[in-house]
Amino acid sequence: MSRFHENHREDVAGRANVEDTPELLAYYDDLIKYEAGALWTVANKIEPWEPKSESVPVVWRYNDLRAHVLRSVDLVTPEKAGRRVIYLNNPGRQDVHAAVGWIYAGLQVMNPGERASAHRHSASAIRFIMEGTGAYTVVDGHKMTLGRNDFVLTPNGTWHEHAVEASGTPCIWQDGLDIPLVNALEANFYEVHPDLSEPVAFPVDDMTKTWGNPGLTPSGGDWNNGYSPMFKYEWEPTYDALAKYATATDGSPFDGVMMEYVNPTTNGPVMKTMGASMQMLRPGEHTKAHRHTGSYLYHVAKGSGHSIINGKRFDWSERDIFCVPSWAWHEHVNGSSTQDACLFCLNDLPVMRSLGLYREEAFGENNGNQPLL
Ligand code: 1HN
Repeated sequence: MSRFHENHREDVAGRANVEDTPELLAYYDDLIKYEAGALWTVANKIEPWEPKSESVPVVWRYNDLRAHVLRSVDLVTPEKAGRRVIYLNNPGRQDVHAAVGWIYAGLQVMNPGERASAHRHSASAIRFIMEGTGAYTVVDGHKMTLGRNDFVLTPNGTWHEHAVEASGTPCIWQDGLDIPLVNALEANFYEVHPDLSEPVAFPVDDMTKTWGNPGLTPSGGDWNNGYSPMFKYEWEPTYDALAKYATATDGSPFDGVMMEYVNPTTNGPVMKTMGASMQMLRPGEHTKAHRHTGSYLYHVAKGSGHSIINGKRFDWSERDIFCVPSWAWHEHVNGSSTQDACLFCLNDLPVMRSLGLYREEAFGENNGNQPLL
């Protein structure tokens, strides 16, 4: 049997449906010798009718993972491990370490007084701060203090290093990187800083203070780097903006009250390959189902509830992380009738949009909600 014979075609008009004869089988075997093959034996495999994600929906529960993340502190030093991170594995993916689609994610823990050396890479990265005090990140000489639910960028090519002040407490944050994508494109470079550290060259938190003022931009401010100069988006102003917006909109039937983190100099996504949003589900809200291309990694910033993904219910509460693979039907439910719930979402929409690959569809049956499987 040649390796091509396993891929039997669906019997569908317009697609290959060639019967195997002894002559054809011999022909396929001959082609293999020359590193070639007949397209009609693999057409449906290499070009599906619609996106078929290899990633499966998963919830990573913080209740399960937190103790194991903290255990690593006693087992390895950041120096020995390079970085003390527990990565999130999507069981559908055998090829790469990805949480969903082409997005990698992990939970990083640092103790007070610890520091990781400065480095840079072609992959872009984000952090979403989960717990602890005293953590900071330095990006190209800009030091940022990190608090709960703050969202931080380390765009591709920028020197970055992380640390926790000696006076702080153990800190845990979510890392998100486009490593699988950049590796798939075979374009990833990694470099350690020659001095292992980059001196702080600006006032602490200057980029957020300069670029993070709603409706106002620094006079004469000049920025044209392909990523947002606002390296840190703090939780309080983000939540305030959502709460305010919620009083002025009915929200989206699919997403509730949702806002995008943007590059203030373009109003576009924060980086070229990854974007992010924060959405508020109002008390009791149950959204309609839809699906779209792109990969989505949700982090429950506030509240609890569940999502129905491809007909299956996934319960979540604060600090849990869950994913929605490309083209999967999904809808969200806030489990509380008195409190709002907030979902942070990291995604690869900038890639989908800039390559003309974004597509979405509303669930047309059952009044817009999926029947549970
Ligand atoms: C990285 O640079 C960080 O800077 C975290 O904290 C996780 C995973 C793979 C490659 C680089 C960081 C990473 C990473």
